[in-house]
Amino acid sequence: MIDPKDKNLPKIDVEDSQATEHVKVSRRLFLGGSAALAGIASTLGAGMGSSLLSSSAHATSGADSTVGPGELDEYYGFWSGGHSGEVRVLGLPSMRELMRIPVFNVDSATGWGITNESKAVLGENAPLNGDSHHPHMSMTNGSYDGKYVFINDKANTRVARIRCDIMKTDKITTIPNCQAVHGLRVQKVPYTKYVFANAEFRIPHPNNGLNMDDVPGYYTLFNGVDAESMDVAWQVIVDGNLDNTDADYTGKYAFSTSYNSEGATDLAGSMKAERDHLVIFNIERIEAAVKSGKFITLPGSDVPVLDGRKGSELTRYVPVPKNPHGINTAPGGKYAVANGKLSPTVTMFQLDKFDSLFDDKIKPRDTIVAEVELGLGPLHTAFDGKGNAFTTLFIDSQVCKWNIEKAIHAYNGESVDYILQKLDVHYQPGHNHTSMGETRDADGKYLVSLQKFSKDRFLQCGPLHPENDQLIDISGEEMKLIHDGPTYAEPHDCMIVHRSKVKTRKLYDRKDPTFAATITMAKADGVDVYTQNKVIHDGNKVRVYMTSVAPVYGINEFRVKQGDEVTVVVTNLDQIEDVTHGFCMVNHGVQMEISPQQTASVTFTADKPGVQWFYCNWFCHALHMEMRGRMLVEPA
Ligand code: CUK
Ligand code: CUA
Ligand code: CA
Repeated sequence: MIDPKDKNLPKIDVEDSQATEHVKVSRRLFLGGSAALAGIASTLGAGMGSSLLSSSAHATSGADSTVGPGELDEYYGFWSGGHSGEVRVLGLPSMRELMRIPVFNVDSATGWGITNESKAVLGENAPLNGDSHHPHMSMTNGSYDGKYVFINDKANTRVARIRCDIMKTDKITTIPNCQAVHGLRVQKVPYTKYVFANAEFRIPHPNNGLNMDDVPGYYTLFNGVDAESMDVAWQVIVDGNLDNTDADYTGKYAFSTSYNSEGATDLAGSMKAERDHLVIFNIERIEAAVKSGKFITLPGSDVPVLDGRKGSELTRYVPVPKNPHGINTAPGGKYAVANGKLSPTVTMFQLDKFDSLFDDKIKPRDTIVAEVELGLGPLHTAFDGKGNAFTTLFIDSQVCKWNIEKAIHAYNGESVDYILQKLDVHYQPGHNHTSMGETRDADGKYLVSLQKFSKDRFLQCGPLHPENDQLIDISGEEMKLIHDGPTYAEPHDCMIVHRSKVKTRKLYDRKDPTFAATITMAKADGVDVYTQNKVIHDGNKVRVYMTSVAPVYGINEFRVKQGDEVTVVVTNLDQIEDVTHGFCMVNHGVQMEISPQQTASVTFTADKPGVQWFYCNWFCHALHMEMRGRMLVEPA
């Protein structure tokens, strides 16, 4: 454990002139609790101060992140947008931001959250915020298949799916009976049948306000979401809470860390136990239990709920040191690593021992082949596919490169140095990820380390700082920092996919399901959106069907009555890649994207009498400014 008197530990920077009183107070609050925690607590605070002090230039000789103008990146990176609610697509190694995919947020540029098609995905009365942490691509046989990217929403307990062919969100599922979906990973083998999603917070059941003080009776759920239908296939009740999750390379097991085995409702309480646990889920047994009807349902949903608390045949609980955070399976499929957070260690599991564990032939801790010390605040681990692991050390502000087999030898008492290198990162890393590193095809070329603080690395932009995503070349013996990339709130996680795995469309397919309902509506109105421009008056509802071909809309003006509910449907007939049009009705809070061959629609009330101009807001032509028209609103 951490010895607070260790002279090598950085000093607490109490007089940090940059820290406001509020920061100091809240930091202490965070660190408070029991005296036993003081050591960890003070080093957490100190780490932050000392990193600031020790910031220095780092040599970046050799490797290069430059991708010349007009040249394409080798990898797609999918970044979570944290509490911005979106997902971002970056190119690597340039770290250029290529695209933003709105998911759990409202996006003015594309009209996500404004158009009828996006509202159909989000649901009526959808929350307008989100907190996305873990983007992970669907897999077949343990490697990315380029089909979907799934992402959690901790803020509103949802899981979303992004279609990689158009890079748009096409399904969002709200997980019933629980609060705050955090950890999310996919089944890797034989294919992504399930998306595994951890509900983090324990709640009373039923959560109706009548049993709020029965804290021991609270529980939370591990969820299997069907990747195709996006229905929740089953839920498993667990002891403790759930943090992060991952899956193995046989398809048999998924496993989740718990930092609150104590079942506490406050910070000090959740740090009491020296060990929390990893809970292992037996997918075959879960499926069999569902099939044989051995489940209950909870009020408000008909999802099968299974009891996976201690003693269940569906789960096993392995004690691991204090408040573990990340859990990461190594590409070979042999090991998984739980990261200690409040313990300076990582715990390594040998996955082929899980069968014996479930058959009660060995004890839970017998699945552990090493528990080795790396440094302060290990949060997440990535792999190069060559037997090495890279663990972020939050408090030390470092990435630690270590060798898996050597760590096992050291754990068995041999005197070998399993730590190969520690590289300073700036500052306080959370997740990290290697190129193709969560698949069988880990290629050991790049590591991205996602820092929570950028402090002095960029020009100041007011009190709010960007995060700092650093690109590290791991192809040689030594890790080399090659790029600093500021990002907006807040990449918790990312994944790096070789570009050969992703095939995107240049134009929309006219049969795309994302706007099929709109085409059906047009047909019911007797309108062929590809050849006709038409205004349908249906009581106080007006449907305006128009085409767009740069630089004109098929309709230059239309007439409605004040108070009418107007639906504008625009179909972009342009066949030229990249010629996206927009539709914005001035002073009505309405705008949207219509990409080539796409149909999009938006509904609003024409509540203002007189001339109301609409215009195209995606630059599409030399005469883009002229692409406009009038809605003529007769006063009521
Ligand atoms: S979490 Cu944020 S640093 Cu939500 Cu995977 Cu670890
Ligand atoms: Cu069409 Cu700008
Ligand atoms: Ca704990």
